[in-house]
Amino acid sequence: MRTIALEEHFTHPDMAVYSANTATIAEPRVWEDAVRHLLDFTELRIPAMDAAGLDMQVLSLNAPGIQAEKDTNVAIKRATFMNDTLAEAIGRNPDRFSGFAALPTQDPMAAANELERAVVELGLKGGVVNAHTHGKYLDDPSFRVLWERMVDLDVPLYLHPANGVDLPHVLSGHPELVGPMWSWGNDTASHVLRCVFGGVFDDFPEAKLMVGHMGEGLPYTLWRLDSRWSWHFHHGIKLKREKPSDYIRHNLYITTSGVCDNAPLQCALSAMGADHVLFSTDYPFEDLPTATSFLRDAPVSDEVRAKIAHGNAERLLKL
Ligand code: GRE
Ligand code: ZN
Repeated sequence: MRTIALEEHFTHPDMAVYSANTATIAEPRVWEDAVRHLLDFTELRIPAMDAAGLDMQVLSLNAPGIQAEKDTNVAIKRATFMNDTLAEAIGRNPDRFSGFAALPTQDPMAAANELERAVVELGLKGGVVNAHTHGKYLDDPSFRVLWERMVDLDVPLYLHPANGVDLPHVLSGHPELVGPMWSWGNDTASHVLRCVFGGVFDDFPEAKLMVGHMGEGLPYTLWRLDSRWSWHFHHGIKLKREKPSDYIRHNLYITTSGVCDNAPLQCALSAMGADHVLFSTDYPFEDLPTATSFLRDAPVSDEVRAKIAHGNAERLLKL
């Protein structure tokens, strides 16, 4: 069974300046080992893919990526360089790698232009954004130019987690809750809901947003979102569609990255439909064979397994 994974990370020595915060999440030796795998495209990665039966990785620059750069001009130059570097790596192994473009969201028009260059000239398949950009989220009106370009190019945006702009008070004194174990998923799910209630998908009904980690909890919440939206005072917020879940089912695609557990998979399939669930591993942060055997052994029909493993990715990314 052809198997394609969509949240697969790499990095470059120039990006080390941004990773100080993320590095503190892990023990130094664990982090060093992750960086060794992130910097490599072939010696460690391809044998690991072969051993796990993974045909293709759709690569993206590791979090926090370009979003962490404070200087807009540096962000634009660096995103261009990273996308060129990624395209070269893909060009050396085009049947094993594909990629999402890093976007200099510090300047939304530059991000739209870089997405277009990366898709049209470099053959990348969409964009990746890591959480906020200095406190700005993708529902900010300034980002409509980026959504518009995505829809024109018919490519998805992968929203990957990173640390929030500040520490939510409820997490104060609990640094162990900050990071991929807990805070990142909450932050990303909230970011998706900002896009829903911020009218992004009313303005761009065909926009395609992707999140990992089995949907960052969202598939579990749909009924309650709808029920409470119909009860709440809406503070003047209006949606064109009746229910919040209409947007999540239509505009959101989720990947299995970093979650190898049948219960949330069944929930995701039931809530989102099999056309909206795609395979991922979250390399190098999760174990590749664990992820591929989870997919192979999941109690789903072979038709659904094929959609998750490759069919949905082939359709959405035109692979
Ligand atoms: C991830 O992408 O899930 C991730 C990182 C960095 C550290 C741990 C982790 O990007 O799980
Ligand atoms: Zn990841």
